[in-house]
Amino acid sequence: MEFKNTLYEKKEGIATVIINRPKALNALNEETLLEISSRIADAKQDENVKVIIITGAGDRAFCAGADLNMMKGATAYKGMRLSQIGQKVTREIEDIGKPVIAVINGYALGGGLELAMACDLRIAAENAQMGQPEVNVGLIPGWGGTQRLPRFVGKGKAKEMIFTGKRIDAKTAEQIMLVNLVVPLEQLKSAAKELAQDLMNKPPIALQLTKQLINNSTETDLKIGLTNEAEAFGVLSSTEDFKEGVSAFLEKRKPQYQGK
Ligand code: DAK
Repeated sequence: MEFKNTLYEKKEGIATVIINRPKALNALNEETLLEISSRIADAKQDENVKVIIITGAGDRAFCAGADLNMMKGATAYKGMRLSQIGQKVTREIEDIGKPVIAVINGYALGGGLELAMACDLRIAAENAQMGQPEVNVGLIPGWGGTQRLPRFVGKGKAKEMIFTGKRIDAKTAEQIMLVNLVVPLEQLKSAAKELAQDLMNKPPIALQLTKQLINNSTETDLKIGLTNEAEAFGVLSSTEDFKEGVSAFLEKRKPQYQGK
């Protein structure tokens, strides 16, 4: 595959996917979505990759949504296909089994916010603005926004954001728990690195199972969810990492987890 619209870097266990169309505020066309999908697939299979970061090139946008130039020649079939490709990528991020951090360096609008919501954690720069502006062009969010946004902020706030298409700033996004952390733009990269490094030192299987359990918690009833939790707890009790964690605690040293 030829990569024209994304950059990809793997360093010290952290894979960083950068949407690289800054002149279009990193808007997503079909090719870019397929490139992200391919980067995610690589990060999934690479045992050295422990944490994934997704961000946008430049300092104006994480991603301004679907590329509106694709509207030329739009048909019902093309619209459905575009929606399905975006939904596939967001599901791949949720299913990767490793923590994924969205580093929101500016606008996260439409499909950009939907991409960020599929990630596990979101760090935003103070200049970031988020929203689902699809209504302004006669559409609805098509990459999971009508489903994931209410799960973050509740039905009322989600309807307000999607009905009005208005943008919210980073501080408001933090208050409604849409983002985990807001930092000045110049500190964004270092804050993201610090968080990624913190996660790198955690036991990978515990993180993987936590991600799976929490993602599934909104799909299952409490009884089944608790059964799944107990089973995962049992699996973790038999890992080398659990032994290492307890030994390190008793020996008053830092644990070295192997993901075994
Ligand atoms: N797509 C393509 N180009 C975009 C873009 C986008 N979503 N957002 C920004 N750009 C481009 C602008 O056209 C402009 O390009 P040049 O004129 O310089 O060549 C450049 O990025 C800088 O943007 P602005 O000049 O507008 O910058 P401002 O600071 O004034 O405004 C903004 C920034 C983010 C507030 C504004 O650009 C904006 O409102 N952007 C659109 C946000 C949006 O509505 N996102 C998409 C939601 S709709 C389908 C195809 C597509 C879709 C559905 C179906 N089919 C194939 C059927 C689309 C669905 C959506 O996601």
